[in-house]
Amino acid sequence: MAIGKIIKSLSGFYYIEDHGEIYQCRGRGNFRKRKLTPLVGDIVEYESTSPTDGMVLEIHERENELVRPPISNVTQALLVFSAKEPEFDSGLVDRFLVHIEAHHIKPVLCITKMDLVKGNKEALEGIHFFSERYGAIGYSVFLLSKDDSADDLADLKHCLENETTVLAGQSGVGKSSLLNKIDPHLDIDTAKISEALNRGKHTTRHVELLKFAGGYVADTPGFSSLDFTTIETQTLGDCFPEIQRASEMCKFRGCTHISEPGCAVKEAVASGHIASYRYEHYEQFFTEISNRKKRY
Ligand SMILES: Nc1nc2c(ncn2[C@@H]2O[C@H](COP(=O)(O)OP(=O)(O)OP(=O)(O)O)[C@@H](O)[C@H]2O)c(=O)[nH]1
Ligand SMILES: [Mg+2]
Ligand SMILES: [Zn+2]
Repeated sequence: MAIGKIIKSLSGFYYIEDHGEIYQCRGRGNFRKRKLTPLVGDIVEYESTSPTDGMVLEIHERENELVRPPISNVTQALLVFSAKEPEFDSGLVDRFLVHIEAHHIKPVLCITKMDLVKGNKEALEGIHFFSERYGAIGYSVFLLSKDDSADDLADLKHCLENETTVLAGQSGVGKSSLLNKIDPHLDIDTAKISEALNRGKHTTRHVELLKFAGGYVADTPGFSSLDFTTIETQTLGDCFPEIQRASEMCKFRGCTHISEPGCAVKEAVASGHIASYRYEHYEQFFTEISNRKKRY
């Protein structure tokens, strides 16, 4: 029996890294009955007789786990959006942020393809508006272009050092391209220009942890729909750091910031301390979660 880390999962096989070697394993037969699914990122006990024949025996307790993308034991999530192709959508940004905050994982924002809005004053101002707001909330925001130099990427690389970072975002936003740019040795497949014009093309098809700067980065397939199946209305506010901070001054404990009197969150929205678009998304997600409950 040995201990290693699952770095890739593909077609029913788990690829376990142990002291620099990779072992291809299957999951133990009783995992299904025990409703256990090994995840990329898991520390596991395994046995193997050769690099291509082995079995995962036990999964060690996880620090955290995400369903979308499926991965465990990450220290931060790099949420990747594009300024254009696909179009930037702050509603989607907030949806991803809430999803990651709910798992108590640190989110970092990245907006790619800034070169595509360079000549468009309105679009450019829009991106700057949002990146300033997210910065003010406390998130790190990186704006990236096709022609970035190594210098332009230095801060982002620094942010990835000694961490296990999962990349997440819609298909085609440039997650794999970004990883290739920060480390050309990774040499990951990315969409060809002709394919990129064809919406909904999924180039990356599996989750994989790649060694980078003393830690790992995980490339993942793109996904766009995210619902809040595991989030409750009572904890939604905690997934918006500025709402969580303001809520400490609400008159009522357990204030949901929807219609209670003496709500400090609504006051902060009225005075401009909380961006109104953020509050609107909070309200929208709140309704979505409430409606989900009614259906049960
Ligand atoms: N103009 C421009 N194009 C970019 C940039 N970054 C990526 N692209 C292009 O966007 C397309 C999609 O890039 P990918 O890296 O494959 O996107 P992905 O997020 O990995 O997509 P999936 O693997 O499907 O989830 C490719 O044609 C890239 O060349 C950028 O900064 N500017
Ligand atoms: Mg990809
Ligand atoms: Zn309130």
